[in-house]
Amino acid sequence: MPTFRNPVLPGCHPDPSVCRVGEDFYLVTSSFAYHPGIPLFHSRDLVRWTQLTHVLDRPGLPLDGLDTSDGIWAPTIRHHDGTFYVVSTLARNRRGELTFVVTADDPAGPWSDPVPLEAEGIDPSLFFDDDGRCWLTACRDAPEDGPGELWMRELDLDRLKLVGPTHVLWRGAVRGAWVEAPHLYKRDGVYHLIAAEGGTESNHSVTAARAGAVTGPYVTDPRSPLLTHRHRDPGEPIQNVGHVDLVDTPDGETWAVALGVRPIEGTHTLGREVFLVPVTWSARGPVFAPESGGVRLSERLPSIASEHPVSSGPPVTSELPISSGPPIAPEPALASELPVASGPPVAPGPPITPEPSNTSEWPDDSGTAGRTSFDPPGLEWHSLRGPVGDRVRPSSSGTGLTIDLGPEPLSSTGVPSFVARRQQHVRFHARARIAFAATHPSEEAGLAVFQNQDHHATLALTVDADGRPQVVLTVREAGTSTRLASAPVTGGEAVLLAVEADETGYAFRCSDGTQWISLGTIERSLFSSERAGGFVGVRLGLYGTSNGRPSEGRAHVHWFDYDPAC
Ligand code: 6LW
Repeated sequence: MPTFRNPVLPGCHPDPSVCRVGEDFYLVTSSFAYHPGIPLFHSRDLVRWTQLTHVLDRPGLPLDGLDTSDGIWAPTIRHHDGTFYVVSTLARNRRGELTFVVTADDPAGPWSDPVPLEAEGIDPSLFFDDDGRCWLTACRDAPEDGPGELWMRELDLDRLKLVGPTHVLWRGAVRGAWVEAPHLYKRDGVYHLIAAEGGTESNHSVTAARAGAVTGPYVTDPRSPLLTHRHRDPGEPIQNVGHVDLVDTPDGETWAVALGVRPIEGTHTLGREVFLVPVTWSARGPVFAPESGGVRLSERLPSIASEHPVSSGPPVTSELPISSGPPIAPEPALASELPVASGPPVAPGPPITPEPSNTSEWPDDSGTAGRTSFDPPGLEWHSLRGPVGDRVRPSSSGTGLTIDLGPEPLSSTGVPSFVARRQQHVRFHARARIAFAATHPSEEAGLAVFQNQDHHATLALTVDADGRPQVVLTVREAGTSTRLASAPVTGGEAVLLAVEADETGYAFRCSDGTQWISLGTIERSLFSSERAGGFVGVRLGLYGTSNGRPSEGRAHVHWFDYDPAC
């Protein structure tokens, strides 16, 4: 029997929302402080997704100064009467600041500028009733119960304005338990309000209420939670499941997209990913993952699986592995491991002597597996808090990328000269060939493993206080940067920078053509959401900074590649 593998969208793609037009499915996810915002994907089978565009493809909403996990939260996509609508919220300090709607005739764009809506809170959604009226639902704090309260107002589609009274719909199956992410569906004359509850971590769950009229009164579905993994062993591979959106296939089946995480020994680094869940309907409402029980009887709570059999569901022809791209040849193991210490801010000090690894082979520079072409930059690349503009651009030589050093370091909340893509696999190799001649120790350019402004690691080309070229490995944890190791390299030459990750850590090394040098391994959990806080997963990026000093510095990235190593 054909199967598909969950997650269907690996890496940081939280808060998925999906709609269907004919045979085409469209999905959007949160983008937080990254630009462009709100990636939009297309699929014909709900399993294989291809990114079409970004809904927020140009500057408009102010992201400058934001923590990496603030910004654009929980978009909902809907299609009605020939128009696509996306509603979402700009969040600051973990609170909704501005809810907005954007529209397009074609999901590939162009999308309109954001139109602000007078909507309090976060997680807006749209529901089109049979009479063509459009209702916006969202969540906000409840006056006495704290978080949260689901509310609704009519959206005038001609003026894109909220009109009429606010209807308070529901305060969740458990009051004060962060009811959020409401989506409304009508089935056999009944309005089903499906929400998330328990917070987006280990207590996350799907709960529901229903009503006979769109504005209520809504009554808690006593089966709540309808889907959760909070009862599962914390060692199981999929956790924190919730925040669903439902869609019907042309054949009348229902599927849900949900967010979930894949922790290892209690921490996850990839962020919240998109899982596909089969849904059936009973007289009482939706039943999630019916093959695993589908009833709320202690241990028989439904759960979702990493590998689903597909009966007559999405037309999947064969098992789809999580990884893409050809396998790459095994490489020599790293020679040394350096513990991560929290310590004083970075100061030029005596370098830790790196250990050469046991090969003198010049690393393969000719293959193309996973290699990124930067012309034009692929849709998987993004920057922080706005466009980097000309500071990071395809090189005029026609290959590679030129990075003009910016004053902002990665620890800032500005727009550093930094472009990044998601880490989508626990095990991967990423390599870049970079030429950069620093003229001052404050100038650096290289590879970054980036969780947020206070938790990241850099492997960078720079110079020491005497102007000698070197590669330096630096880790930043809880806002304190520590230089872990350095290795001298030949001046003026391109250098290979590499990071390799597995279930335990991220190992960093470099080569200037003579041999690989290991600079150290950083424990994986340092980059986890559990240690770093917030809502995002790890990015792998290329950057250049002068750390606040005026600089004409410029780095050239010949190529970058990312290969799943599973
Ligand atoms: C999202 C909300 C949430 O808007 O996290 O904890 C927010 N729950 O549903 C960001 O992903």
